[in-house]
Amino acid sequence: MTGARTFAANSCAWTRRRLLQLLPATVVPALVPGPLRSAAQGLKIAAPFSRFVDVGAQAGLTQPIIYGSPESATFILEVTGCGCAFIDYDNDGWIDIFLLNGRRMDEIPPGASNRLYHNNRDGTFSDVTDKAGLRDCGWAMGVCVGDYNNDGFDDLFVTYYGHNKLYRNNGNGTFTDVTEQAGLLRNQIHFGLGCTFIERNRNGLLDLFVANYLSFDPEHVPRPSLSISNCNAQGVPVNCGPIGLPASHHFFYRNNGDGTFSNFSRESGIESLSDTFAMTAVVADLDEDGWPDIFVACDSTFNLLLMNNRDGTFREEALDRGIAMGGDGQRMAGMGVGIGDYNLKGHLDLLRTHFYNQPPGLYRNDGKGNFEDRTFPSRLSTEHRFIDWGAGLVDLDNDGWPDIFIATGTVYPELEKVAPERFPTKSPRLVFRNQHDGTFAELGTEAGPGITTPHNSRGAAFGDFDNDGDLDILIVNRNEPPSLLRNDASAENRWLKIRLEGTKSNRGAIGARVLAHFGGKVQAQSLMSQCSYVSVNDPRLHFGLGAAESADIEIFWPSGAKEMYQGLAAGKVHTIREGKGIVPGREGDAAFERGRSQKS
Ligand SMILES: [Ca+2]
Ligand SMILES: [Ca+2]
Ligand SMILES: [Ca+2]
Ligand SMILES: [Ca+2]
Repeated sequence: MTGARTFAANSCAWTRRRLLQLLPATVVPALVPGPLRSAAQGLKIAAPFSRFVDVGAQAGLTQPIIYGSPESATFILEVTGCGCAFIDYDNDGWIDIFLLNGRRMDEIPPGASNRLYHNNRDGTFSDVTDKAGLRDCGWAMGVCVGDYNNDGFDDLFVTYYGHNKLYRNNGNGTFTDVTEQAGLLRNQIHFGLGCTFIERNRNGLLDLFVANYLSFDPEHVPRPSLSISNCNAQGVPVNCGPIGLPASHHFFYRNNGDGTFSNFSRESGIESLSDTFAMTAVVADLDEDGWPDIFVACDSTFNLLLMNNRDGTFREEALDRGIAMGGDGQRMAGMGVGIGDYNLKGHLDLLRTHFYNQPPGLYRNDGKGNFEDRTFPSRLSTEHRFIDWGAGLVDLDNDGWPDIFIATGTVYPELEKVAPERFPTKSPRLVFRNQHDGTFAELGTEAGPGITTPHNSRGAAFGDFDNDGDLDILIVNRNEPPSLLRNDASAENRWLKIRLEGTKSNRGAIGARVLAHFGGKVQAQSLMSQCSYVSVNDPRLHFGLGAAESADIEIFWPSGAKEMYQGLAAGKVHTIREGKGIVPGREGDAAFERGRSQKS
């Protein structure tokens, strides 16, 4: 562990509030034409982009996601949640939806609960929360998915302010809360936020990393106040923190292979990490040594990059590897994380979302896990109007080049009353089109009403809910029903999906790195347990291929095995079992074949 991690929280030169104070004076008049930018700036590509339409209500996702008070927030607890997941819990090849939910400080409104929605295969979903045994209401924060017992069914781990929960998927449409019997119940209350399963030591078993945000006790946390420095903004009392509140430490649990976990925080080196307000945790082999690493986005503190030592322990190297802070040396408010290969060099680059007056950060990986801040050269730096949360570095239009999507939303609903133009409670989604030359162009109305319609959003997940060959987007909206943005992509571009089944590796192949070689190009992706903002993507890796009719697929399994599959056809899901080759997929995979014959 590096010894240079400690710092006095209050000495931070760029606190959230300081940035907020600077925003109206230095940024808004010069660079920001208004909160609702309507059309693309400097677009170099003429081909039409995908259009996104919010079909959440017609799909049946009508229950609001309760989270704190809608009009104001007394505590930071009310504004940090929450995440969502695309999960195929019944293995039918149609991706289902799991949405977290919170409560209010003083009450649990009727109907507030985490919810599981089953995909009806016709564009609609049915609420199966009670049937599945997943009804629960509390301060649910983040979710990660992994098949911890290798039975072929993906399981759910949910972080809470309170007690985290492990839900075992029973394989028959129901889940069982096995937190206590798995040895994961802790005595004390913690503010869990990020989490990820990770196969740490090539034994086929998923261990579990849990990031805690901060230490929070509502009895002792200061209230919004004009006289406390971190409890007001724009001359308005607002919720306090994270700066000024005590940080927490994080947990690492070793999977014992018998359905139980052991606390391995000290032995793994995780326990010694302090002074971080940790949010989203992602697993990816960032230095390409064949061993999965963990990146943790942290709010107003240095981020964490936990490199796998191959002996069961990790070393923290964010500072050395150029990803601890912003390019000019300031600590950023790290919220969400996207992992993708924006420049098609075959390496896993990193996108991070931030606070007001901090643009999203784009970090280029040299393939050895060293990062260079490309935020300015990529032209992302012009966008810093909103607080950014869920994010993806994913190919939205299937042209083979990963684009950027970001969900936004304020943590200070009180500010709309004093400055509605600058600090709206609801703000639009952000889409940046990859221009194939290392730059991005921000789109507005041309990306569809699902992008421009404002909400106060948090987690977002990317997946293909209607099995039509493009990435749709599920988004948590605070105190509103969620959004489900249907992607209507041009049928001109080709694509394929890869579903991985580990045998020696963990069954869901969490941590695998996959390269698609197509049309003279190469694109890298990582199969993650959590990403975006404390959310979970469709585990089928989706590669846009542009005009290419096939791709060669190179797989780096978490076990260390490497496999190559040549000439895999576009327009389908390919299910690959480690050491066995291409195997029959799931029932819903046939929908793509039908869709293809209808379109041709
Ligand atoms: Ca399982
Ligand atoms: Ca590694
Ligand atoms: Ca693209
Ligand atoms: Ca779709």
